[in-house]
Amino acid sequence: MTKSALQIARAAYQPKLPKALQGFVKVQEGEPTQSVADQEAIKQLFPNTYGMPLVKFVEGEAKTYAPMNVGVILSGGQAPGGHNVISGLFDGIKKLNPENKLYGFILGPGGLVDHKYMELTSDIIDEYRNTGGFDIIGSGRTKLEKTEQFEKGYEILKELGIKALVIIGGDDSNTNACVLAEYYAAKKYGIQVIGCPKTIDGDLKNDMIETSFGFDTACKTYSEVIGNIERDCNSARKYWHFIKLMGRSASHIALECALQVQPNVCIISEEVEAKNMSLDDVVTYIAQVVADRAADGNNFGTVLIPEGLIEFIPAMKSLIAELNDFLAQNGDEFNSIERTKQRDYIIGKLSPANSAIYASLPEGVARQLSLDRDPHGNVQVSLIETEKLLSEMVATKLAAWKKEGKYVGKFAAQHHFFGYEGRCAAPSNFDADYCYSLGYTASMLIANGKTGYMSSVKNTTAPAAEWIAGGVPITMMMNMERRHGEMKPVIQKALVKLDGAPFKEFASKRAVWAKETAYVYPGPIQYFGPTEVCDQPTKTLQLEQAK
Ligand code: FBP
Repeated sequence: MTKSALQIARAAYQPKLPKALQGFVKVQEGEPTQSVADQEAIKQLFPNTYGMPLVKFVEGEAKTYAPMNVGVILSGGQAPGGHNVISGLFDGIKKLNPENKLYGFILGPGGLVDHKYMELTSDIIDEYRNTGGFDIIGSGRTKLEKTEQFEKGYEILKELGIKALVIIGGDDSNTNACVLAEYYAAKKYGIQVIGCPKTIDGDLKNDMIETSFGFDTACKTYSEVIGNIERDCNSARKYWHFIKLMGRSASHIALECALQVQPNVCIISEEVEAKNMSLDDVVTYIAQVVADRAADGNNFGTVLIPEGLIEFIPAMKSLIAELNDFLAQNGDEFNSIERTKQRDYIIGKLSPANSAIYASLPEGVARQLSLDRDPHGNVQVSLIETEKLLSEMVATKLAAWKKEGKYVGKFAAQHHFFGYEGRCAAPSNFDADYCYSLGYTASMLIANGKTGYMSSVKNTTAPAAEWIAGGVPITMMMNMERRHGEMKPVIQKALVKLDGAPFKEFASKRAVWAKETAYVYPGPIQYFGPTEVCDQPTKTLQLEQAK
């Protein structure tokens, strides 16, 4: 495999570990824990893994450990640093006993069920240290939730003599890891299950888990490119750039990027929902910023839009729900209608409020809402080009204002979507160290007989040596939520808190950023050089921890 010069130099980087993990380790247990909500229901569902204590690792004495085999799975969307979680886990179990073996299940949880695996030897691990991507074993989105899957998994784990399984995933995958841990504990199969917090979306975090890995690198990668666009925009002074940013649901990525690049506009979905804003309210807000800048002679700007926006606009949510039901019942009739008449057909069938919203949507978006369904019959909102939808609607509004004499200026838009560009970037120093520490911590949780825990590394705005490694019982992060019509135990998804420090900081500055051209150009992630350039945590973490 041909490697880039950076890849070769970066392979030699030794990720930093918290001081307590650098030598021999012992475990310190805290008080029993409770779930964040619905304690009785969660306790009943997880009788074997509920109420376990928080644990922390501190320096300890030398100890010998019997040999063991460990399995690892990468689950869901890629996030920078996954390879370092695996290399930290590998180094951790080898330190416990050099005879220990690590097996990787191929292409996600499906590999466990289908018995597709490979042994991860030191030659393989060394090829992937400090690299982006999940290609060492691949990832997948198969949900581990059925008893048959758990039993199929048990067959191969038993055959390979695997004592513990590490699942690297987001909130859903870790929820499933917890269900699996409970199942194996109830069956007394002697297999531990440990989770690791992954997702660029940044929505797997709480009082115990400060951040999910990959968020740091992904946001820095997007911010670099947005900064470049801002500079281009401020050079030509003729375009408004509408930039959609990944993050299926929560707006953490958009907010972090806004804090890094100071755009003219950034929409935060959680605020739109809380203020019960309509699509027209969002459009009016953006158009007003465009008009105000035009009044100053500035016919250019940047707008950040979170990927999940549409689902947070209460009126759109209601329209989509009615469309789902309507098309599920009348799909055949709808499909038999001539394409050019389908829009009017739907307008005539929906309730008056939803019909009016549907009629106000640009043709392309209206089509997408009525056509593209996923296998469950839902609109695939992520396919909706929100950046184009908003810019088209802003253009229409500005044209109307122009006629009324309320706006004088030129409006030309460019569109971008940044998502996949950031998910496999080479991990920043933060993610390289954080991930390696999470993987190493997982090995210590296994060595100490823990199951149903998530690997945790705290105090992450301090230098890595001062980080605190430990484990959080996954049940502690759970509550009951309605999913597919049933109440299920799930890890609470962390949305942007409107009373949190990152949003408050953004809200206090956005009026100035809207009017002035206050762009910041972060430049590319630096791996070597001065610490203030290479080792900054995200603005979100710094503000949350007030540093
Ligand atoms: P995870 O929650 O699995 O980490 O994935 C996050 C994400 O990158 C979202 O930001 C995005 O909406 C989605 O995955 C895209 O999924 P896919 O990779 O299947 O296209």
